[in-house]
Amino acid sequence: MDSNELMEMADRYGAHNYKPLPVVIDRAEGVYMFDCEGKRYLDFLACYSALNQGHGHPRIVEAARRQLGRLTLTSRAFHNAEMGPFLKEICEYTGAEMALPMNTGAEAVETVIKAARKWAYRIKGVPRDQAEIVVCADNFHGRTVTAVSFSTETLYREDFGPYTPGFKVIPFGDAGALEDAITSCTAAFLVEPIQGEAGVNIPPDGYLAAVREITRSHDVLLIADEIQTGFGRTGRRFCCDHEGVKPDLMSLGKALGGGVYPVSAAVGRADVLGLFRPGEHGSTFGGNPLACAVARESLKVLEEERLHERSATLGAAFLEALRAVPHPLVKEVRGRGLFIGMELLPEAGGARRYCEALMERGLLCKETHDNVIRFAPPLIIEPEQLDWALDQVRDVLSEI
Ligand code: PXG
Repeated sequence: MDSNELMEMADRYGAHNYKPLPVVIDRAEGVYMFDCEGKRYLDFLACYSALNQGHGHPRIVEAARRQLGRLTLTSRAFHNAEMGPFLKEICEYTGAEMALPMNTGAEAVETVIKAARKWAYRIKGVPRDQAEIVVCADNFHGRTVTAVSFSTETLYREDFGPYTPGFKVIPFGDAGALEDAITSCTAAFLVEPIQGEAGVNIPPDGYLAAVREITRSHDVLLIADEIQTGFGRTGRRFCCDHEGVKPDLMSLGKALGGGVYPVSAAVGRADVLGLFRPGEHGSTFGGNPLACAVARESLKVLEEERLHERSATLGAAFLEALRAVPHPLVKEVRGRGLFIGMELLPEAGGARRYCEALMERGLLCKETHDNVIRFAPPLIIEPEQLDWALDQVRDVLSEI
């Protein structure tokens, strides 16, 4: 079947909860993807950072293959031989004391929310069902009813109420607003260190350190959602590392699965995650041996290939080069590491048509909201490939 037939089939039988670019990917390797007609594209999205190690990384695929032939699933009713080493290694990589394995990012977020509420009742002494979690405007923490309950984006929440109570929204990047929002019932502050979905929004310098200080002084947990910003994307292992900040809990996902398999986790303080008792939380697939084997190799690849360092160096150069592209319709280019957003002025007529023009030229990016083009290639990308991408961006900006 050709690409058109396949798109028609997806359109006919699939719910329309996405609006993909009109390209059907059939195979991929490294930083390149190929459509059904064999056309090659440079992947400049990396599955929203789930492909930091690139497509089909030979070591990660080999680890999966080895595990496929050995043991894939046991349930948590029994131990499996991969889970202990995975938990140890994710704790070592993140500097956390304890980890709780799940599958998707949304589940990792649910896990940190449940952990924070439990800690508030059991340790902090917040009255039953009164716990509050402070979150930021324009957040993105997934699509569960609870996560959309505290979304400020109409599209994500309208029609999906009634909503989960217990969340208070403050502006992103405003440490003073956090201080004002905290009450004796505040369990946690949940924040993305850089807001990805909202358009690569970078908070002012010192923000993360300031919210660390405020949460510490008020006995409130700091929870960083590093699902998209973690694992080298912003030029450090975790985005909080830029300000030497250690959150009490982190939600992790995406690149933990090396682009091969969904793996997520909540990690952090043992006096918080250690409060869960058997039966209070879990998942059929969380911590399964295939997931653990894939995640272990994914972490090794990140570390041994120094992907966070590549991201820092290549990202800084690419950001500078992008900023030097003259264009009257570009409002701002911002980023950290290989996590970059180019915001167009409203007069540009939306980022989508730029993404479509880039696609025609073999560069696959995706707009976020109306006016931001996100550039986030696999971290294994080579400088020459970035140069080529820059040429395409420059040409498209000058043509449209
Ligand atoms: N937190 C953050 C910061 C995220 O970026 C999630 C949580 C949820 O992860 P899962 O694995 O449940 O999707 C994300 C996800 C999409 C989409 O296609 C998702 C994300 C970014 C862009 C698109 O739904 N981020």
